[in-house]
Amino acid sequence: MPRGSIEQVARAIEEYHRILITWHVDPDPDCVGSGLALQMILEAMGKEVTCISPDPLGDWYSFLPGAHRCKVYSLKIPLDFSAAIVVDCEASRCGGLSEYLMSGLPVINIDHHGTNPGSGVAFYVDPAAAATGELIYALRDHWQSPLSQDIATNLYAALAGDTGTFRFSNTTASTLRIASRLVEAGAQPAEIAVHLYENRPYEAIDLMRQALNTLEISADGRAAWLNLTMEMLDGQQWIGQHSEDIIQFPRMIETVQVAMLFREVDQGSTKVSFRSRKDIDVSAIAKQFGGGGHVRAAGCTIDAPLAEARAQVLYAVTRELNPSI
Ligand SMILES: [Mn+2]
Repeated sequence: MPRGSIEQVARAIEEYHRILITWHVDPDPDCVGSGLALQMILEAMGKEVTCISPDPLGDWYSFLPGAHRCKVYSLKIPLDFSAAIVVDCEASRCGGLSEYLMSGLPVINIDHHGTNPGSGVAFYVDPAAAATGELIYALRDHWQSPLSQDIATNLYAALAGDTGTFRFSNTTASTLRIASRLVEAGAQPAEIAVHLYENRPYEAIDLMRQALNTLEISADGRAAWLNLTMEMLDGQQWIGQHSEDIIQFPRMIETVQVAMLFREVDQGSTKVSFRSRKDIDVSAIAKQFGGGGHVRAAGCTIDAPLAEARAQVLYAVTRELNPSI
C-alpha cells in the first residue's frame, strides 16, 4: 500500500519557491533521472530549483538532459533553500546532505522503497512502483504539465534503470504504459540502452573480469557471491552502476535465489548488495544489518573488514534460505 499521496506532495511543493532536489548516495539512473525530470517540471512552474547529488555523477550520466547543471555536494555549496525534495530514498541516505535535511528544513519525500516509512512535511512512498520515475510521472500528470523530450528521456532512463530495461519482476503494465508515453514524447529507447549498458570504459569491464574471478556458490547452489576489493578498483571512481553490472553474473546462475556483491569500502567497512528471485525478501536481510531497499534488490554497509562482513551476511542468508535450521 502507498504511504502518503501524490496530492499531499503536490500541495506541499506548490508552497515553496527555492527548492533543493537530492537523492541517495551511489546514485543510479532512477534517482538522477527522477531528480532532473522533477527539476524541469518545477522550473516550468516558475520555481527556482537546484539539484545537488550527494556523490559525484561521473561522466556516465552526461547523456541525461540537464545533468551538467547538477551540483555535487561539498561544504562549499551554500545551502539556503526554502524546502527540499528527496527522491528515491529517505533523508538519512543523502550522505553529506542528510544533516542539513534533518535540521528542520521542510522535506518532501518521493520514493518507492518498501523500507521507507515516509517522513517529512509531505511524502509519497509507493512500493508498487517499479521506479521513482513512475511517481514523478504521476506528479506531472497531476499538474498536467507539459512532457518535453528532455523530461521524457530522464524518466525513461529512470524506469529502464530500475527494471533492468523492463526485465525484472517489478515491471508492470503501468510501467510499460508510462514508458510508451515517454517514447511518444521523444525518449529514444535504443540510444538510452546504449548509454545504460554499452558505454563502459575498458577499466569497468576489467573490473567485472576481476570480480568474476572471485565467484563462489553455496553447496546447495542457492546463494552465489562476488567480492570487490579496493585493490581491484585501483583508484577507479566507484559509481552505483558498477554494482548493477557486476551483480548480474551471480544472479544469472539458474539455481541461485540470492546473489550478493561484497565491496570493500575501506579496511573496516564493507558495502553489500543483494539481489533475489522468487521467495526471498532481501530487504529484510539488509535491514538486519541497518540497510534496506526492495524485496528483490537491497543493500547495506557493515562496519567490518570484507571477510568478516561476508561471514556475517552468509550466515544470515543461510538462515533465510533454510528457516528450519
Ligand atoms: Mn529507485
